[in-house]
Amino acid sequence: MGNKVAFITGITGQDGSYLAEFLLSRGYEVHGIIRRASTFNTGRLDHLLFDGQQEKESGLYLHYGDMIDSSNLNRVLEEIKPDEIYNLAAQSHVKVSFEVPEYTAEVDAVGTLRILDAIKETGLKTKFYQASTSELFGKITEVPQKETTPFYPRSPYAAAKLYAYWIVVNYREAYNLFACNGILFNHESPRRGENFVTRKITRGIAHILAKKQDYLYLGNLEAKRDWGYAPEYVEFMWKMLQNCDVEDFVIGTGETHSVKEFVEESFSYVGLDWKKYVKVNSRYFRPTEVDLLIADPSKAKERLGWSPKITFKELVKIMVDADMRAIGLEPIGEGDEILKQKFPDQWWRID
Ligand code: NAP
Ligand code: F7E
Repeated sequence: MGNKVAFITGITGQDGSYLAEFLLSRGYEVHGIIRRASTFNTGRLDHLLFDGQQEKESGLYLHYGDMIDSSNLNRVLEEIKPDEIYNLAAQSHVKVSFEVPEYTAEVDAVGTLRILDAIKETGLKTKFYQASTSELFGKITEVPQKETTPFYPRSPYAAAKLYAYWIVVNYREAYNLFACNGILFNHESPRRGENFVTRKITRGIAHILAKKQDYLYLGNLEAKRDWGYAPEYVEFMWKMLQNCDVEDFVIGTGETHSVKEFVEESFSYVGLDWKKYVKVNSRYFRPTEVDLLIADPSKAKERLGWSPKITFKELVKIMVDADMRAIGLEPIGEGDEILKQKFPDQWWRID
């Protein structure tokens, strides 16, 4: 039997790039779609594609495509006949979704339907992972949140992901597809997009230290999130597709912290008093906020043996170190040490 073939939408994003590395390390042939852009958008994958000036023979293949164009999705699926599909592509920013609600629905909701329907119509024998989200719980009705907690979306993003969640369940039940939802709580890393709050904070600190920025402007400091480390979460996506049963899982750390706590922890790591640098600006507030998220990941622990290694305080150190290095400063170094100790064989975890 040849190598397994995986297809990743959203391969250029935080999770897509870690997942591509993980699957390549397990011998997969990995395909992904990228959008045509006026500037290169493969920065998170370049180390896999190029060795200095030379193209690498890495087992990674990129195709132009878009979630709003079913013709390319059908063509790529027909051509590569993947064993596993990971649907990670999304307009993933909650605040931005209030500004582009229709586009968010096209990509995040209808885009998911487009792939599922291509699988159904072609009769492709494949397994399908859907990037569902803790944002589905929104205005929470239960603490902590688990697989059976009712959904109450609070943004166009969450509403689009709610459709995607249910269309996965429906195609599974109606057409017997191996299709499942990973309901993942927030997960972060040095590859996190720069306009999500954790990365905005750690990058802001590096810029303040390098005297490139005087202040950090943030929105609601009281919101609480369950923040984990992204590489550990993408491994779980793969585990879900190796599971004998087709079922949905919640993934998170089971701890919650406010944005203010993230700020305090990261500024104190570099010896700065956050109150001198952080200013609140109303432009970063959302019309409807999700106040508190905290996962109950016991099903994932019991059934698939999943438990996260990286704690909240460690995540902060890993991200601050990486952003200091990215701007040319000597990192404090505790974050790098944590990664070396906890993942000694996995070079790719250090960005
Ligand atoms: P991300 O960094 O924002 O990456 C999103 C990916 O989707 C990028 O590759 C982006 O391409 C691609 N994309 C956006 N619009 C597209 C379109 N119209 N057609 C094709 N590709 C498109 O997101 P992430 O943090 O890695 O998250 C991965 C997935 O998990 C997303 O579906 C997100 O909603 C979901 N999720 C994330 C979290 C989290 O905490 N990170 C938690 C739960 C669920 P470009 O690079 O060209 O923009
Ligand atoms: O906001 C508050 C903001 O944008 C977290 C996505 O990956 O995780 C992510 O969605 C909290 C919110 O992530 C700023 O109001 C304060 O309460 O980092 P975020 P998110 O909205 O939780 C879920 C699970 C996903 O599925 C999404 O795809 O932080 N906040 N000040 C701020 N947020 C931002 N972005 N910028 C600020 O200045």
